Amino acid sequence: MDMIDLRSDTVTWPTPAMREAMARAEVGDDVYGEDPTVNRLQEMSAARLGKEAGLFVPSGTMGNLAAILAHCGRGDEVILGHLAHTFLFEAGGISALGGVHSCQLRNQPDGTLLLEELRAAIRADDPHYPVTRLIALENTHNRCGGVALNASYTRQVAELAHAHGLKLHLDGARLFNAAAALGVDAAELAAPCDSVTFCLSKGLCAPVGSVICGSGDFIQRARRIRKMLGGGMRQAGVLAAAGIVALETMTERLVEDHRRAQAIAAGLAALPGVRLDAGTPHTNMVFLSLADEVPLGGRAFAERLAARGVRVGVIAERRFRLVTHYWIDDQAVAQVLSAFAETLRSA
Ligand code: TLP
Repeated sequence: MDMIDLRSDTVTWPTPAMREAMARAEVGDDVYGEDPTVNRLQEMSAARLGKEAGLFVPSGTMGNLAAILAHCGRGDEVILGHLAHTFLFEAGGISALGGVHSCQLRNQPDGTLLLEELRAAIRADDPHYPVTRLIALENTHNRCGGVALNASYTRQVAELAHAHGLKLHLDGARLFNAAAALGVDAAELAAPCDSVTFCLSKGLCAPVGSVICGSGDFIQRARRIRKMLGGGMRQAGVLAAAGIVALETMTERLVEDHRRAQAIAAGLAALPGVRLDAGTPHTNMVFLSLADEVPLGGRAFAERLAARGVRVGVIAERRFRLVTHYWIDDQAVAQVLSAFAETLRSA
């Protein structure tokens, strides 16, 4: 890449192997279900997560939206965290396009929702109330520092949901990062959930796309909704081909991104002027703030870093998110640390 870009793992370019697979991809009309490469990606994804079926969608946002609309009708309620990506960063699609009502519970710093608060939020059968249909979790949890939710917690939430006739959806945009951090199979984290969306175009480096996985019936409903949302993509095999390379070759290496995030955090911890969040990084995201004594605003600081070849995500006035990914190697880590040191020194 031409810059050291830590704004997100969404900035990743496809690898040479992906570009080659894209050029050679066999294609067909996927709205007719006839694209062999899309079909293969969907089957591989479902098998990888231990689900019956998969559906290729253009983005994580559409994956969560189609999944939630496949679970909930208009006026139904989904319970999710106040820091959930679906609540904060998906343009309010579930309510604007699906008429789905949301009940936000406070995310704990470890990304979880308290079981007793979940239990209390499930509505009684009363005509005054919306009908609670769904609980949605996020793993890894982006705004809670990229922290991974373990299988035992996910299982407890699923048991509670199922005991009340509800479904459990997982926004697993970075599910393979969670699996890598916990040292477990992604299928184990997905097992308790009725549906899971995971992204190919973040740490796995594919240029476009996410996959929703769940039961055959559920995926059939989600397929109709994907069409309604304009996500039926025709010869999408050229995109799915990169997704196949992503699934086959990019999940095992995510531990390297986590190790480099640790190295960045360790280096930054030694610099006066940097306040790392407690516990950061959990996976591939480092969260930090500028200390009060640094006489620069967050934007100005980020501009000076950019002038030194390093882009960071400015997520609040003096707060940053640094995300490691395939295109950040050990040399880039060293450059990031010197860019921070120089910017602080000259501030
Ligand atoms: N997250 C992006 C931004 O939108 C914040 C990022 O840079 O991290 N779920 C989670 C947990 C996500 O982090 C994201 C993207 C999505 C869903 C949406 O995926 P896309 O961008 O493919 O629609």
